[in-house]
Amino acid sequence: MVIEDLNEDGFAELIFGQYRTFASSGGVYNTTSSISWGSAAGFTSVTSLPTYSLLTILTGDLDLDGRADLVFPADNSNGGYSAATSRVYYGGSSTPMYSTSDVQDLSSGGGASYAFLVGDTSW
Ligand SMILES: [Ca+2]
Ligand SMILES: [Ca+2]
Repeated sequence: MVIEDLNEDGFAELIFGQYRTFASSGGVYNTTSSISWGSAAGFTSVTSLPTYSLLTILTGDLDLDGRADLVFPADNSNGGYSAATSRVYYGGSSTPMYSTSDVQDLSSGGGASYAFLVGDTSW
């Protein structure tokens, strides 16, 4: 989980992610992460985002447009480690700030894509 004021309104958001969920056939690595939006009344709205087997959650303004972007590095997916997809959600100016209409998938493989995102070239 990460706590950050993504939309810079003075109220912190809670960003939750999960590595996998359980199913009768075993673990499912295509998961859902969520943002609970902070407000004066508390956490009153949630944005759900499709993600994969999260290793961590990173935030930063990757495209330098002044809005926070979210990076969800993955090491697996339902297709296996070699098909793992790390996902970037770019922050937009409308509500919800994050959606699948402005997303970038990095499908270079789980360990490799995670290493790329954290700057480790030894993988
Ligand atoms: Ca906020
Ligand atoms: Ca941005």
